[in-house]
Order: sequence, then structure tokens, then C-alpha cells
Amino acid sequence: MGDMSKKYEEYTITKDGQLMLAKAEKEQIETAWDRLQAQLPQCGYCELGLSCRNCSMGPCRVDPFGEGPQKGVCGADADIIVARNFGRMIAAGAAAHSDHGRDLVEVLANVAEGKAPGYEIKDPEKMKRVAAEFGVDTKGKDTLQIAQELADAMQEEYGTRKKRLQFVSRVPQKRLDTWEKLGIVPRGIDRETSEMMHRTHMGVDNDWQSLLLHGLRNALSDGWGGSMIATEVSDILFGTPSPVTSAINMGVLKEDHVNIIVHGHNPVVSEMICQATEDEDLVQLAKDKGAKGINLAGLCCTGNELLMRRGIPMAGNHLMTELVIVTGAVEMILVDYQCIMPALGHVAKCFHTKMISTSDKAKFPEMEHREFHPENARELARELVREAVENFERRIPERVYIPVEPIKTMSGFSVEAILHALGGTPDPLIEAIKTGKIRGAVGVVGCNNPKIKHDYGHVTLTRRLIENDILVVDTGCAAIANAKAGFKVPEAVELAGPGLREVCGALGIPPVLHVGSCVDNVRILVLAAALANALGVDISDLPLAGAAPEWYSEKAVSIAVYVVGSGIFTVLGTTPPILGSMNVVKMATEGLNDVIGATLAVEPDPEKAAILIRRHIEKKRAGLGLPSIEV
Ligand code: SF4
Ligand code: MSK
Repeated sequence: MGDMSKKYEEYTITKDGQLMLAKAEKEQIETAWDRLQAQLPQCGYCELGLSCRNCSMGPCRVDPFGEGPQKGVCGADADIIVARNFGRMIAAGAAAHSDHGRDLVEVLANVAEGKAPGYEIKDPEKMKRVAAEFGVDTKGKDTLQIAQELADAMQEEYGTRKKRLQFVSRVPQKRLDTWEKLGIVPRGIDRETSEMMHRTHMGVDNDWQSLLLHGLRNALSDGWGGSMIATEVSDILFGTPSPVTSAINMGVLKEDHVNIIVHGHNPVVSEMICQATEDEDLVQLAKDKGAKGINLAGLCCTGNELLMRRGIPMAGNHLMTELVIVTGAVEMILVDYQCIMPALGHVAKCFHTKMISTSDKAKFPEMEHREFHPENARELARELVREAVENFERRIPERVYIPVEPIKTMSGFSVEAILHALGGTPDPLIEAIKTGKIRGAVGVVGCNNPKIKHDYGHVTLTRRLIENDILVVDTGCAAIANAKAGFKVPEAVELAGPGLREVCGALGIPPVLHVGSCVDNVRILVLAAALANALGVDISDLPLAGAAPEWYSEKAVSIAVYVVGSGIFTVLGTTPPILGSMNVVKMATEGLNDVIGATLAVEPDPEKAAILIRRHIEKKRAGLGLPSIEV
């Protein structure tokens, strides 16, 4: 496979990816890269955001060269069409994260009612803290009673009756003042998404600026609402992460074990699968079938959830999800929702791998649907693990190819864990920033996209940042890329600049901290708010930035917009479909600075993105009166 894999160096920087792409080619298995080629050239109107199909007078398009039509049938021009399309991307992303949060709140309520065997409250102390924020009186009440009242209060967040979301109380006052002045304080989680869909219906909001403002509010209802609920309730139910060591890349699959993989985003199913793989009778069954045991691994953000909390090994990120099946070593993949390519079932058909969909809202071609609910989760998880074990006999050993050895990685850096590592307060971090040992911090987040060389954007940007004494916190598929590159072990401080090396070395932590899955980007917001409050400044004054070098999903758009709305400059590696409107582009990349104190930038080259970010960080340092350098 070695020679054949050379040509795939253009597709991915990862050895396992290159080798598996070569195997896929040899076995004539189609991947996302092949399908991208088949799509080229992609529609230019859509790329620019200039096509609209919001009603049946259309579909319409606006000619970017000024020669063809300049307005849709209804009269919408380029600015309106681009802003409406962008707004709908935000709404879809916010809806995905927030509905994920709602599912967790429902499990919390079921636990409280005793209807979720196998689930429990793993972090009652955190639950009490969050309950207090929601005004739940915890005195004299037992854990389940508090869980019920907190679940009820959280469900209220989704509706329309409130004037502002509860977690807005975590926002520094100066930031909140800005939101109030602009009228973008998020009210109800579903309300803001629903209002975006209303505004973008034909004949409603036809002012591109007002559409963009609501885009900010909608995204903030995700960041400080739905996603924040998802993260906090996951911690309450499954435990708040603390540092843990594990392994990563396709080498985590084991030739002599039954391999089961969980993929998607919501830990509700995977936590139960994890428990079942440890059941002694099922492990014994695996041994009876000739395997040495049961090996559980993760993909994408469901994998991140298990890695963060339980140190379960991680097989790969978004673009590795098809290739992992091509190893021929996987007995079963269980998916929940989000980022699951509908191609997976077709790839699995070429192997013995069983594909199982588990969510009532996410069904896929060529997958067997076995629906999980809190009441049946424990039993169904056992049933499915048993079936995976039985499937081991169908594996064809000659087709098995596990291409690399795993890499060590450290994970589990929740805000609580970071503060603990710092000795209980953010002061040492603030001190290191003040002296310039750490120049600033950057969240490197987001997906893979076959339009960008796989993992190249994440790894190159992160490498340049840490070399220049900038602490990186990462989530999602970016976090997986950086772990595969070896950045997440304490020894990786050797790759960092002298200041960051000294600080991380003294604390025994890597220079790149894994803070979780996509919804866990809110941990970065919470940390940023804590730093701003400690310094008595706005988040936008801090030497911070965000980056999504290889993003593809609508959720990433919502994240980018709520990060900017929270005051953090953010660089995107792929261009969002807004280039058809210079007004929207100028507002996003310049004008927002006066409005909200932060902007978006687009820079596909991660080397240049690193320079942009370093300049921004030095500018913010100078603004705070801290020593700064020329970049
Ligand atoms: Fe065309 Fe306007 Fe209908 Fe969009 S809303 S499809 S621009 S007529
Ligand atoms: S899984 S949203 S590809 S980060 Fe969260 Fe990865 Fe992006 Fe999905």
C-alpha cells in the first residue's frame, strides 16, 4: 500500500489516511474526496451565496458580473439574498447544537423520574452549582429532586417566555451592555432560530443589516444557550472531565479484539455502549468467539465526549469516518447524529461491519435502525454489543489492515480541570499573559473539509501558534488532528516557544489543551469570561482569537458567529458563501469591529492565518498596556 499511498499526500497529511485511501482505491471504494471531484466545478452562484430557493417564484440567482439578473423575482438583491442565506445557515447550526442540548435535558428529567436505568447524576456538585444559577433552591432537597427542577428550568430556556437566557448572567457586564445596546441579548433558544426562519421567509426582513444582527442573536442563543446547556448537562450526567491519557489514530483498532466504534455527537448512547463493553459476560462471550476482548473507540465528537471523560481511544475525525471501515477490522459502528455521512452504510456493505442508527431523528441508508430511549438504553446497548461480538466471526482476516501504531494523547481539560491545574484560580494564567510568557490564547476548532488538505490547516496553524508562545485550546475534529500530530502530551512543550514551554512544563500540561467536542466550545467562552472578569475588561479586549481552519458544517457557522458576537476575532479557513455581497463581506470583516468589537476573517493558508492571529494578539496586548512585539 506504501507506494500507492504517495499520491494521497495531497489529500491528507496523516499516514493512516494516506494508507487507507490507497486501500480504498485498490478495493474500488468511493470516498468523500472522489465525490468532491465528481461535483467539480461546484455552482458559482451557490458558492457566492447568490442563489435563493426560499419560495416557488424562484429558484432565483443574481449575476455577480452585473450582466444577468440583479434581483430575484420578488425583488431581493444580492445583499438581501446573501444575508438571508447566511442567516439560515446560522439557524440550522444553532438548531443542531441546541436540540442536542434538549435531548440531554430530557435524559436528566428521565433520570429524576427514575425512568432511565443505567444513567445517573455523576457530578451532583456541579448540578448544584448550575441549579443555583437557575434560581433552584437546593437546600434540603435530594439529588433527584434538584435534577427535576433543573431540567424543568432548562426546558423553559427553549421557549419564548423569558426576556433573556439564564447563562447570559455569565457574560461580563461590558459585553452585555453592548448586546443590550444592539438589542441582541438572546431570549429563548428556539425563539431566535424560529425568528430567523420567519425573518428569512419571502417578504419579511429585507434589510441585510438587520438580518445580520439577528444572526448574531441567533448564534448567541446557541453559544450561551443550547450548546452551554448541552455541555453542562453532559458534565452533570456523565462527569466533568479531568486530565486523562489515551491513544489516537486508526492504530487504536485491535486486530485481535472485537472493535466497536461510536460516532456522532451526543454521549447519551455512547455512554451506555461504553458500560456494556465492560460487562463481564459480554467480554467472556468475545473470548469464546476467539477474540481477546472488546475494544471501543470513538469518531468525531461522540468520540471526543468519551475521550474527555473516560479516556476511550479515538480512531479519527470527520474525513476518517469512511476510511475506518476500510480497515476491515470493525464489527459495528453505532451512530447518533450530526456529521455522519450518508455514504457510511454503503461503504460498510463492502465489509462485515454492522451499521446501527440509534436516534429517532437520524436515519441513514443501509443502516439498521435500533432506537435508543432513556428507558431502554441499558438493555439495548447490551443487545447491540452482543451482536457486535457475534459479528466477529464474520470478519475476513485477509482483508484486515490496521495501518499505523497509535499516538499517545492527553485530554479532559474542562474549565474546572484547567483552573485546578492552575491551583484553583485563573491568576497564574493572567500573570503569564501579563509578563508575555504566554502572549495570548487561541481556540482552534471545527471540522475537516475535503477542499482543504486533511488536518493540514489545523496542525500547521497550531504548530505556528505554540511556537510563538500562544496557548491553544481545541475542540471537535481540530482537536483530533492536533492530537494525532503529537501536540497533546506534556513532552510536546518542546515544540512550544520558551515562555509557553516554561509555563506548561511547570504545570505538567501540554501546550495544546483538549477542551472537548463541538458543543464544548462554550468552555472557551466560560474561560474567556472568567479572564475578562478577573481583569475587569470586556472579552474583546483580551489577547484571544478563534480559528476554524477546515470547517464545513452549519454548526461551525453558528459557532464562528457566536464567538465573534462574544468579542473574539475569528479566522475561517474555508470561505462562507457571502462573497456575492460586498456589503455583507465588509460588515463581517470590518464593520463588525465598531458594532461588536470583533470580526471574522477568511484565510485559507494556515501560515498566513497564524500571522493574522499573532498580529491581532499583539494589538490586543498593546491595548491592555502589556508588552507587545512587532509581527
Ligand atoms: Fe426568488 Fe425572492 Fe423567492 Fe428567493 S424569495 S426564490 S429571490 S422570488
Ligand atoms: S464532528 S461539526 S465535523 S468538528 Fe463535531 Fe467534526 Fe465539525 Fe462535525
